[in-house]
Amino acid sequence: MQTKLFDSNPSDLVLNLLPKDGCAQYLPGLFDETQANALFEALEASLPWQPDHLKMFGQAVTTRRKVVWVGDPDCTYTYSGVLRHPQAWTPEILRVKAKLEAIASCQFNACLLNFYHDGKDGMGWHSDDEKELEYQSPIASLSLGSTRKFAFRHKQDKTTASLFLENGSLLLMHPPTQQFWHHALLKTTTVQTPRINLTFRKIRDVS
Ligand SMILES: O=C(O)CCC(=O)C(=O)O
Ligand SMILES: [Mn+2]
Repeated sequence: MQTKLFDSNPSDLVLNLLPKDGCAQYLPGLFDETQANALFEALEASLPWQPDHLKMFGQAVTTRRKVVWVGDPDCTYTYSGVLRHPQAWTPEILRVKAKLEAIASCQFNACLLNFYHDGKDGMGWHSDDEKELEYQSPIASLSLGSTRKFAFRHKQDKTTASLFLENGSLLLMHPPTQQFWHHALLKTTTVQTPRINLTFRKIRDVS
């Protein structure tokens, strides 16, 4: 599948990275190096980063990786068995949100930010398919800082696909990707510098 992201620039054709059952598109250089580094520094300094608390195999686990959940006031979200209440949007994150909404042609109301100190921090296999999430909406993932390997694995036949997410790049995961594929941010011993990832999501209106 080939999709055009922008009307203005013919070089912005991006391919689907997945062979079937979904669509993931990678757009490197959405922010140039200077912009991406400035955004990284602003987010690192201004947000109330906290370790994440997960339930794995019935056990409470505290991660080394740090997170912030940001969103509209009513956007509570449960994942890994833990209920999160959103922090208020900041001007920087709202600017990013507007840019990604224009590209993805949809509206987001929440964003999970992850801070990975180095390659020892990662995120295990999962899909972003919690019941609160709007199934029809894509997930837009912006990467800042160190380049890291991101992998997909098909839930049934275990086919894999992977790519390197670079500073300032965007990964769009369209429906029904979350239904058929797990994804992971792989740990590595070769990365010593930090990375911030923002995944913009749409929480369903349950009112
Ligand atoms: O850090 C990444 O690139 C992926 C993060 C992720 O999968 C998530 O926040 O659900
Ligand atoms: Mn995810």
